[in-house]
Amino acid sequence: MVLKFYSGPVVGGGAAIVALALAEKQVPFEHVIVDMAANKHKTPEYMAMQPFGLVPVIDDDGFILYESRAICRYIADKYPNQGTDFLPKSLKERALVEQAASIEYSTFYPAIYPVMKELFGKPRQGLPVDQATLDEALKEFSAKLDVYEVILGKHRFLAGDEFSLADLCHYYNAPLLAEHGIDVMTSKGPNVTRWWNELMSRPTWVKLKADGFKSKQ
Ligand SMILES: N[C@@H](CCC(=O)N[C@@H](CS)C(=O)NCC(=O)O)C(=O)O
Repeated sequence: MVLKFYSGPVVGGGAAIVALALAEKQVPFEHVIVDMAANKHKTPEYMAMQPFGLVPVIDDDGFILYESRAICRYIADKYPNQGTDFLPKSLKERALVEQAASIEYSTFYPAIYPVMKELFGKPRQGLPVDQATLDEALKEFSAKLDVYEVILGKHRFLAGDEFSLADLCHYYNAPLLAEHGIDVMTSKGPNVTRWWNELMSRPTWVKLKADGFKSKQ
C-alpha cells in the first residue's frame, strides 16, 4: 500500500521537510489534506494517530509515525538505496549529521520560532505585529547565524560537503522569511548566503514549491 502523508494544504512547517524527504528519496505517496480550518486535526480519529492533534503524520501500510524530523529519518533509513543519501551509515559521518541536526532542533528552531510567532502567529490571531518584539527576535536569531557563518566557512553544507538531514530540516520554516521580505538568511555573511541560496535553488525544493504536495503513486 502506498504511503499516506497527512498535512495541511500549504508547503510549510514539518510538512515541508517530510515532502522534501519523500522527494529526495523518490518515494511515492498519497497526500491526504487535513482540513485544519474545520479542525479535522482535533478529531478523535486523527488524534488516535497524532495525540497532540498536529500535522504531519504518515501511515506506512499501517505503521503510523508523527514528528516531522523522525519521519524524515524513517524515510531515509527505509530507502537507503534510492534517491539522495542524506543520512549516511558510517559511524562518524552519521555522528556529524546528527550533531548538525541537533543544532537545527536545539538552536536554530528555538531562535527562529519567536520570529515566526510575531510575524505569522500574531496576524493569524488577528493581533498586530509588534515591531520592537520582532526586531529583538530577529536580533537573537541573527546571532545564531553568526555561528553558522563560521561552521559554513569550513564546508559546503552543515555536516560536511554533502547535503544531509541537517540541511533538510532547515526547510521547516526559514524559507517563509524571504517570502515575507525578511532577508536575514542572505544578508549575514558570504557562507550562510551561499549555503542558503544553494538550499533554496535545490531542484527538489524548487519543484515542491512550484507543484505543491502532488500525490505521486
Ligand atoms: N514537532 C512537530 C510539530 C508539529 C506542528 O507544530 N504542526 C503544526 C503545523 S507546522 C500544526 O499542526 N499546527 C496546528 C495546531 O497547532 O493546531 C513536528 O515537527 O511534526
